[in-house]
Amino acid sequence: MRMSKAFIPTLRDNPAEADTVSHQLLVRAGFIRKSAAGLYHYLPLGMRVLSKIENIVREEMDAADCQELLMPIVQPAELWMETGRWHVYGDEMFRIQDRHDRSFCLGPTHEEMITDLVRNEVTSYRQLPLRLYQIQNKYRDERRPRFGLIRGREFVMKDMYSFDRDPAGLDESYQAMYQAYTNVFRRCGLNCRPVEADGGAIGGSATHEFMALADIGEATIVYCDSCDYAANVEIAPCPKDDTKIDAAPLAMEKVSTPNSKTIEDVAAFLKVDAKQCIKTLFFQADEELICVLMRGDYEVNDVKVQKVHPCYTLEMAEEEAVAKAVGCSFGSLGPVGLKDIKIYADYSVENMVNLVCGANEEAYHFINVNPGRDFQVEGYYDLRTLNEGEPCPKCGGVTKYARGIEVGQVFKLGTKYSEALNASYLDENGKSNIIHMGCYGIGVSRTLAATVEQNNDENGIIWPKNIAPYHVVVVPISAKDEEQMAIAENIYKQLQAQGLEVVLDDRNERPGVKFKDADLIGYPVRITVGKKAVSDNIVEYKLRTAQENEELTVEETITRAVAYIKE
Ligand code: 9G3
Repeated sequence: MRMSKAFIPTLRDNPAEADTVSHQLLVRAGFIRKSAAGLYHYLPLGMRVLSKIENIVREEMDAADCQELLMPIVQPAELWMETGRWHVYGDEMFRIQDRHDRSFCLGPTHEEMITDLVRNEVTSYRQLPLRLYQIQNKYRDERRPRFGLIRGREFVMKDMYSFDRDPAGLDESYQAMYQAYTNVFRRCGLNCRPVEADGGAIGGSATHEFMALADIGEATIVYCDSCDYAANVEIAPCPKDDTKIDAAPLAMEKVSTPNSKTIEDVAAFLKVDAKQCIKTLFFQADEELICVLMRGDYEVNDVKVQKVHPCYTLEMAEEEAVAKAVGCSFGSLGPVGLKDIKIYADYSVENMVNLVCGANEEAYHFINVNPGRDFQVEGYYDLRTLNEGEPCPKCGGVTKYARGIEVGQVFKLGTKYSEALNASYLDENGKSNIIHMGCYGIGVSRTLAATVEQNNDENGIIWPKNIAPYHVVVVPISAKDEEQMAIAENIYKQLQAQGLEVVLDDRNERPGVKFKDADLIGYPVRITVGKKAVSDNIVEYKLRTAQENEELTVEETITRAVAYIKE
């Protein structure tokens, strides 16, 4: 590729809308351009990287006995109604009507579609196990698209679906994918680790998320520095604090607490520790208002609440909804005297004695409140978020937090979709059995961005060799100098002859501009051809990952570049 002909619109400055380093660099280096919120063009360099990641995914899927197919992006609403999910996803689903006014959606995922295909085609145990995948655009109308390709409204996903006779078969598929994902991310040069995760609304039991470690990651990972435990903090179990407080329960008393809204205010005003106060939270669980109690110094974990009170949508309740139901605003809420509202309490509340909580009256609190005596709950559960430093749920070691970008996830679906859509097979005895399914996603475009998030410096992107848009850039110092150009052309041609992907920067630009672009775009190898090449057959060889460059003969440079890229 000659730079004089290439469509690689690099920019000097950071684009205003870029909100993370990978987004800035992919735009500045001419890999992507935004069309609208969460919608991007992949320019030629971006397309080359995307294709390389896709091909690594294909190789690993095919090696794990998967077969590639391509399903429609436009999905009939009827299938989503059959599984009961048409009304589950609200604004996040892109819905459209065809000319006959029939309803469709732009595929956010393909469980319904693939299960419909399989229920019509698979009838015998001889056809199982079956692992089918596609690599295709997905559509999800994110409320807040951000971080460029990391959270877009249209993105490239590899989604694989496994169909097995029984749970044992599903385990095999799951393990095969777990290993395949480890291979994919290693080959892409991504520092990624699997963590135990929450099966979420799609049900099923086990699931793991593959997290690319990065500070801008939206997921919080809890991991242990003494064992291999790692989990999304949403599901990390918290230790029960069984220390019995040996204080005698005192008579409950209502006290005036002016200007005390937060736990900190109340604790300070009443001169007690936050641990002695109850945090009373209200959630809107679908149409129902529910109450969750937490010790004042802990944080509630929505995912754990949703497990205890299954519902489609769970959000913090609006203040006016609570005021209407309870009779006072945030800051004086408490469990005592609540009517017709389910109350779930975290374990930390269970053996609290003489605690403080809101009196459900503006600017009043109760002191000496005792669970069981002064209020009842549905039950005590693990509803809080594990704090960094608390004991590891697996070995008791010290836990640490990390941030991650979810680039892959593997789910055991079990029979959730095969039952809903009646996908079954006849076994050796002619008996009909429900198929056991798994689903497995890789965010291909998200992996591209996550790789940049992890591989960059002040000069630009540092592409891992396997997914770099080109392997080598040859930079002649002066495009006007015919002898330099001849040597540069020769190197360009010899490297291509040996199977490398090479860019020749033949532009009539100052060397500084060429070097800045080479570093910004992030080619793994840069070969510079200057006066010394003409006089002494010496050129400069520099790896994007190295600080210094080396002076080598043309022949040595070619040998080194080929060896480096092919190793
Ligand atoms: C929807 C919308 C958004 C969604 C879903 C459905 C996430 C939805 C979960 C999955 C599970 C797996 C196969 C590949 C790997 C992930 N967001 N999920 O089902 F209608 Cl709008 O997609 N699917």
